[in-house]
Amino acid sequence: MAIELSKGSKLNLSKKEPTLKKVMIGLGWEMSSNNVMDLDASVFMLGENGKIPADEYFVFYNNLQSPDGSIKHTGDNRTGLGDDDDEMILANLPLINPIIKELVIVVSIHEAEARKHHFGLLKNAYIRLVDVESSREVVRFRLDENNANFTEIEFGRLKREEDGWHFIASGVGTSIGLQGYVDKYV
Ligand SMILES: [Ca+2]
Ligand SMILES: [Ca+2]
Repeated sequence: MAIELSKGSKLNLSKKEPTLKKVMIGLGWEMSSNNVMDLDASVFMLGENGKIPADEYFVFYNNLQSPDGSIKHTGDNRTGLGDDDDEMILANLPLINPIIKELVIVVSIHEAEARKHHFGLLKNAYIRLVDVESSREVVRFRLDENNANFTEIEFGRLKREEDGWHFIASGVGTSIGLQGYVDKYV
């Protein structure tokens, strides 16, 4: 059973998940009306200094793979139509370049400001992290009216520790656009 995070809750799963190797980040959504909304899942791969070492270590809809081949985005979904995960990012953690110390996982709404979109317009929307080897859902975060003021969520971070990669859930909402994250990490 996955742990569900509510707004603002923090959960350190590192003691429970010390051996993550392959993980899938799944993003699924439906609109509560006939409009379409374009959600995007992205990963920032940060070095020791908290910045990406090169532009290609920002994996998103326009850069589907990291230079080390460890992170693969399966492609942009612009509507969310259909069940299950609409957008996916696969991470093979042992392949990650040793200079990378942390992954920041973000979900954002494309052109949210221009389209007046926010998470409150969604239904059955979530971002989740699955341990691929056990097929177990480690954590799921719901994107709903509780996040209505926000247009992005920092879902969580994978941190490199001496004994492997640990997932730390964040669930922090922002309204700075995906560009705001780029400005922070580039
Ligand atoms: Ca998308
Ligand atoms: Ca969907």
